[in-house]
Amino acid sequence: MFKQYQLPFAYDGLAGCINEETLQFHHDKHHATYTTNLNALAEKAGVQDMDIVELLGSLDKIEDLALRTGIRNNGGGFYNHNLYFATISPNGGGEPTGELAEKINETFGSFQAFKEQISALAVGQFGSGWAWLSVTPEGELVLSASANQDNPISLGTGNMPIFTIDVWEHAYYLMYQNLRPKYVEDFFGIVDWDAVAENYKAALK
Ligand code: MN3
Repeated sequence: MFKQYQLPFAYDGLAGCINEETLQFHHDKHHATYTTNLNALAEKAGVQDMDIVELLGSLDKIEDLALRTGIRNNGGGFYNHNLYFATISPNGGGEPTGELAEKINETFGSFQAFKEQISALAVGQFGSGWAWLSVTPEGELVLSASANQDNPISLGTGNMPIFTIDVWEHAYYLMYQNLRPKYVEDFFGIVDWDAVAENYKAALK
């Protein structure tokens, strides 16, 4: 049974970037539906007890193509939103500290340069998709973008995502309409860098 991440803050807690209505639809409708669909499909495929990272990393083992596609899309939607909602907070914003900050500086030159590069990927993703900060098996940071509900795991990169920006229109349209760049800019005001730093540590193990 795959369990949807539950928000530890009120629906109006992110109002500077994600208003109450957007958050309710996004978490309680879109994310909840991906979770329900994943559980039904996983049961059918007999993979309901697998870890989601393991499952998304071995989609080619699901022989039935309709089930494989369904689990890729809904399992991605489940996993991606669990990460997204767990790395934003009413107390977010600012910049990372500690080892994550050092690694970002070493990799991209500065936090500002990192922010510009991942923002460009988020804004430039054609249609629905995601921008990612991931850790490679060698412990290096890497940026990418993906379409639909694909992610670095389901795409078989071997990298572990630690931070993501959802650029599906359902993530921002009620507040920003066509202004995706403004949403991405404001999004940095709600990022929980302590949560991202925890993901970074976990990915290095
Ligand atoms: Mn979404």
